[in-house]
Amino acid sequence: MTAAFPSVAYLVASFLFILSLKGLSQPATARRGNVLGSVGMALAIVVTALALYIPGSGAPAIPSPSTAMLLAGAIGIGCLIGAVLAARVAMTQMPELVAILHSFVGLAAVLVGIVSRMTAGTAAGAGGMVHDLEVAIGVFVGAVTFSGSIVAFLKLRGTLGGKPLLLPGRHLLNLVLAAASVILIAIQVSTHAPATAMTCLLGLTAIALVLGLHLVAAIGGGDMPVVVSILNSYSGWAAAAAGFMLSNDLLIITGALVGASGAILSYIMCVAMNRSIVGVIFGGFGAEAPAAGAAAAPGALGTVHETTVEEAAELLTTGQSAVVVPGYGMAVAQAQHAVRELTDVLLARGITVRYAIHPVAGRLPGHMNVLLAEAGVSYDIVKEMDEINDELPETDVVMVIGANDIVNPSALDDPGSPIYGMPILQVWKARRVIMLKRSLAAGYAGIDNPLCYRDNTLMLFGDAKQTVMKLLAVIPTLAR
Ligand code: TAP
Repeated sequence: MTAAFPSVAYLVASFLFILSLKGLSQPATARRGNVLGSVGMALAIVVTALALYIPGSGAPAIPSPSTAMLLAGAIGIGCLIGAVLAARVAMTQMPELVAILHSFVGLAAVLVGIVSRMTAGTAAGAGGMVHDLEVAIGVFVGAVTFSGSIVAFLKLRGTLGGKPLLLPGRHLLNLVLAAASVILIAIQVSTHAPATAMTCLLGLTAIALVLGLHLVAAIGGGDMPVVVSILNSYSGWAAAAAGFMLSNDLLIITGALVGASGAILSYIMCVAMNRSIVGVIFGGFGAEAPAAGAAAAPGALGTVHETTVEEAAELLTTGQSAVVVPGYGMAVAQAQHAVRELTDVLLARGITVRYAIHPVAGRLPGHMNVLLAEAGVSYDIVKEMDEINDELPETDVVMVIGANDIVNPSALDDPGSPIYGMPILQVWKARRVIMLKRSLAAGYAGIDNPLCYRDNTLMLFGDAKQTVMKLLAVIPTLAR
């Protein structure tokens, strides 16, 4: 093996990561993208470890056998924990898992930074200003990512409430913390005294931890998906900073890929939820405390029109077209296979069936696409919100399965609603809406849904899977 071997292997791994991202952008190619990313990561880990033994490859020193054992043990334990967690996690808990994994990346960047500073401080000749700046930035971004991700994890898990923590003078507090960070970075970079530099770095870490905690605590539960995506981006930049500290090109490239793709995803999600990305980054800038008593009094929104399985089956089979709108409740009920069977039955009867997917349906980006792909739904009939909204007025029946916020008309016509301005699926424009849910309970945003009271909406109460199974039992008894 020559000194050029790691560089070539890193280039291959980088290429695999880029192909992986491209694959992950479409449901049809997502599996392949996942495999390519995994192969790239395996290659990166193996080559980084082997590079330690190649003279001239840039590795600081050949590790002693005990260090090598320690490294192998840490990688082994890490792989085992990751595999067990990923295998056990329910789809609905995926955002929590992603949030906690981001916190690990942030923590790693902080630890690499502190160790890197310690090594530079004791070595003959300090690390240089550029290196010290890399360390400071890596530690700062890493610490914000670490504490912010922990708060996001606890909020998504429900351990912390979803309400934003809006402290008086919170923007001033953020400003003071940011200014103190800049001063500490400046001292850390310019001082020649290792002890002073280390004190500044530890102070910077503490301030950045408070900042991350405060920024995410100030963001409401409704914006948590965007926060997780932004933290994903931060974790990428933290990894890139660690790459600079360690002079590892692959870590720089991988970190930049994660950072940039996370930033793009955050922007797309902000547009989908009509949120200001600047507001989310700066800890709920412009957010107001939610008005008390948001829930309407019973009956204030109108009358609920309840339907039966038999009537719903009749409506579905007598129409020419049907659109299925899946939401979080379909995931909870694990109804996706039954729903796919139902659409197969309708398609076999010559009815045009499509699925309408809202960008933030469920609890994680692409949640519904993953479930539908798992159930074997053809990609051709799965449409994004923008594609299908114009077709809804021509649709005979829209069947809303366990969705709520993403079809809430308040987003369009109630300026006082917390979700006002969020683009939604305008299902009420169809001739009929059949809504499958267990009760009139609110969704994630915690607000009433006037759709349940519209004249053309029929409520079919019950667990989504049980209800679809009942529809499957009744439809074959109906004349074609
Ligand atoms: P939600 O608004 O959360 O509504 C889900 C509905 O499903 C609930 O009203 C619930 O009503 C019903 N449900 C629950 N279990 C059910 C079951 N077993 N059978 C039938 N219905 C059941 O979901 P949505 O419309 O998909 O909207 C997603 C929301 O989550 C948005 O507010 C979004 O901002 C937020 N969010 C999204 C993400 C991403 S990235 N997708 C991440 C975090 C948060 P009942 O209790 O009456 O049955």
